[in-house]
Amino acid sequence: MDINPHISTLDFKFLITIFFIHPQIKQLNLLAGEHRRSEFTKINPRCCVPTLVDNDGHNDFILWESKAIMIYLAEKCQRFGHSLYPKCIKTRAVIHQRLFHDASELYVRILDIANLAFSGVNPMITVQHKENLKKALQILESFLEGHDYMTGNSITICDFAYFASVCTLVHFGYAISKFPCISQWYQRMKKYEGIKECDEGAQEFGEMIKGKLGNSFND
Ligand SMILES: N[C@@H](CCC(=O)N[C@@H](CS)C(=O)NCC(=O)O)C(=O)O
Repeated sequence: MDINPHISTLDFKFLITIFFIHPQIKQLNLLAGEHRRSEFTKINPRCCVPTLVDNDGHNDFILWESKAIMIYLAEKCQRFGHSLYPKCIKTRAVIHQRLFHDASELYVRILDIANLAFSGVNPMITVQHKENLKKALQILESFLEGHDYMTGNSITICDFAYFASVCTLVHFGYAISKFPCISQWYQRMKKYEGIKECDEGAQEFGEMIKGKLGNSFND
């Protein structure tokens, strides 16, 4: 199994640890454009990481889109039985809903900040950026009201996906203390395997982003 992770595709780092996978990892230097080389575009025309290449001894099974990879690995590597991705179709529907919310809203808002940071000299976080993030985080806060985890009182793959996003934001300098349920959940998540690796990746990326921005979330 080959995995090409990137610093901000941190949910992957969890999966490697949680599922006891020992993949051959090929790091790509995105800043140097390594993901646009022909050997990579042949396996992933979208040229993005993470990309999974799972060889069953005969054929390569190639999968990209981090949430799709999470689901595939949760099905394939059932270290905890089905607890992280329960079989119940309603529970799965809720998990999918939250994974899609992360992918289409929260992650996009975070990407806006990352793209902003690379967009020029001292680019500024605007009121609109803050408002967009607040709206996405308010949804997470509502998921956690009266619950320990994002889909209820048991941890699922959703929590790992959301942790990667929230952890990235925290290292961008965003104060999640404004959201009491998210803050408590964030601390609760810290006891799980893989958090250290995720946190280190997010910290490294966060330092790079903060160094490029002309202001902070607190200004
Ligand atoms: N929706 C995709 C997004 C993947 C993505 O954008 N990855 C970034 C790094 S975190 C990347 O590969 N960027 C290079 C590019 O888009 O050219 C996923 O969740 O896997």
